[in-house]
This record gives sequence, structure tokens and C-alpha cells, in this order.
Amino acid sequence: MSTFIAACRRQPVEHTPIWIMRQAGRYLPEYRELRSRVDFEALTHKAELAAEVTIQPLRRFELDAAILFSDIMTPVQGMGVDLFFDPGPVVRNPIRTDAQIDALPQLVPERDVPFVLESIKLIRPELPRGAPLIGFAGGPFTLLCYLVSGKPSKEFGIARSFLYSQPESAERLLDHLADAMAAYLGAQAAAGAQALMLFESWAGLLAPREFSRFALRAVRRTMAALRKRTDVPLIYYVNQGSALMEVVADLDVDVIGVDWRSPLSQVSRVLGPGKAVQGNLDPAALFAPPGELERHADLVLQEGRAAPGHIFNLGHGIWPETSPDAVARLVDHVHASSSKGRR
Ligand code: 1CP
Repeated sequence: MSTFIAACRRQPVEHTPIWIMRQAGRYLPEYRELRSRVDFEALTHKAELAAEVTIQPLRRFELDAAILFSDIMTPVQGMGVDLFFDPGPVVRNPIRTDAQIDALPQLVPERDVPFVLESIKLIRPELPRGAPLIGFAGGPFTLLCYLVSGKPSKEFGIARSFLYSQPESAERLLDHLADAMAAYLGAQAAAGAQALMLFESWAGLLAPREFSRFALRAVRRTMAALRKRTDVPLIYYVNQGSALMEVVADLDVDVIGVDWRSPLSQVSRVLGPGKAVQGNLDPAALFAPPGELERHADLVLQEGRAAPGHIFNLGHGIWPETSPDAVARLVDHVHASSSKGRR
């Protein structure tokens, strides 16, 4: 079994596995080169190109997992929502009425996003070192943020006020997205994805009560459906979720991913012995001078030893300005340092 899957399952590992959120993308010269010729949507819609971009970071670095190159809005496009990327997702007609919610079709992945499943099949045999492939989707609430607000935003005020002004409509939309993402992730596992991750990038916008009522209720629905369908590890990434750990502790997933704001030992204490943790170096730490970066990585490794399983990662996506050399040093250091201090 790969170190990544073993750590997800809270089993002993010979070194702490590491992968990097947004590892395929704009900080890599080979991605920028391809991207200068092909627009982002074409990259995500052409199975061969998405497969190539997925594999790029694993050729350069000894990463322990690959993540499918796609976007959280790709299945939403597959449901017929008209949107474009600039560079974040922009929805031409934001969804704010019951009529729009009721008109959303259910996602049939094999019909609506066949290129995603095709790229998974192309990627699997090409991955170096037998690295496992992570499939992913956006958390229903994070998708709602983009669908209702219509574009990226710091506070997503329009989406958040929607929860208060039209709570029942919000729940209907979330249920629909929860079912669509269960179908989408289930199809990814069937096509060969070896772990599934749900990104709740905007979890931290909500207080625990609203997070539970809206975001978590929908995620439970997705994860419960997936547990019936597949036995691959399930990961829930909760960005800016320090105040939300108590309420996610009883979610039926294998791994909780967190940002850099709380130490992993503290996160794990709240989550308990049934959850592995993933994270949580500040993406800004990759700008520290050599020696310092390694010291910051060691602090994360040390915190992670308090958890029953630890997958090293950044606390959020890598910045486009990051030097690939810093990534190489980080990956090699995490492997060397964690195999010395074996658990
Ligand atoms: O110009 C370009 O090349 C497009 C930039 C880009 C890229 C490289 C976008 C638009 N999406 C992606 C790929 C992507 N998106 C991946 C695969 C790459 C990898 O991880 O290796 C993944 C997993 C995502 C997921 C994603 N998209 C999230 C969740 C993760 C996170 O960072 O929080 C979110 C919130 C999005 C929305 C989105 N799509 C693109 C951008 C620039 C954004 C963020 C917009 C915002 O700030 O609100």
C-alpha cells in the first residue's frame, strides 16, 4: 500500500507522505508553457491534456500522490451552468431563485463530464512510483458561494445573505449539489481514483451553527452516499475551520484537511483518534530562506505526530509565484526528516 493511502487509513508509514494543494498549475514552467498555447477550459476538457498536467509535478518532485487536474466548477458546467474562468470562475446568470434551482438537472458524470473519467483512466497507468491518484470535487457550500455570488469574492456577502434570506432555497440547492457531487466522486472512484477529496474552501465564512445547518448537512449527504458506493479514503478539506473542528469531528470521513492557522496537535485533539489530518504549512513559508523552510516543515511534522495519521500538505493552495526549487527542497526534506523520526 502507498504511504499516502496508509496514512489516510491511520496505518504505520515509513515516511510521512506529502502532496501539495494546487501542485499542478501556474508555479510550474511546464504548466505555463502549455497554458500559453491552450486556454484553461480546453486543458480541463481534453482528457490527454488534463492527464499530462496532472502528471507534470510528479515528474519533477517525489510527491506521494497526484491530484486530478480539473476545477471544482467543471461538473457544474457539466450540469449546464454557463460560466467562464477569469482566472476564477464567473457564472453568467448567478443562481438566486427557486425556479433556477429547480431547473438544475441532476449530474450524470458519464454523459456530462466523460472527459474527466477518461483522464483518470489515462493518468493511472502513467503515474510514477505507483503514486495514487486523488479525485476531487468542491464542497456543496463552496460551490453555492460561486453559483449564488457569481464570481470570486473575499466575503461572499451575496451568498451568505442568501442563506439568511432564503434558507430553504439554500438547502434545496445544497441538497442538489450534494447529490451531484456524490454521483461525480463515485464515478471518479469507479474510473480509478484511489482517494476522494471534497474542498470546502470557504468554510471559514460561516459560524459553527450556520456551517452545521448548511455546509455540513450537505457534506454528510455526499459522504454517506460515497461510503455506500466505494471504500476509497474520503478527505474533507475545511479552510479556515479552526472554530469548526468540534462540528466536523463526527463526520464520516477518513481525513480532515486544515489550513495553517491551528497547530495539528490541537486539531487532532478535537477530532479524536478516528481521523487522520492533512496539512498544514503556510504556503508563504515556501518563501523562507533555505534552512528556515526546513525548520518550519519540521514543526508541522512534529505537530502531525500527535495525530493517528498525517499527510503533509500546505494549508491552502501553492502560490503561482513560488519557486519550484523550494517545492523540491520541501518534498525531499519531509521524506528525509520523517523517516529519521519514524513513529
Ligand atoms: O489560468 C489558469 O491556468 C487557471 C487557474 C486555475 C487552475 C490552475 C483555476 C481557476 N483552477 C485551476 C485548477 C484547479 N482548481 C485544481 C487542479 C490543480 C491542482 O490542485 O493540482 C484544483 C484542485 C482546483 C480546485 C479549486 N478551484 C478550488 C478548491 C481549492 C482551493 O484552492 O481552495 C477552488 C476554490 C477553485 C475555484 C477557482 N478556479 C480557478 C481559480 C483561480 C479559483 C479560485 C477563485 C477564488 O479565489 O475564489
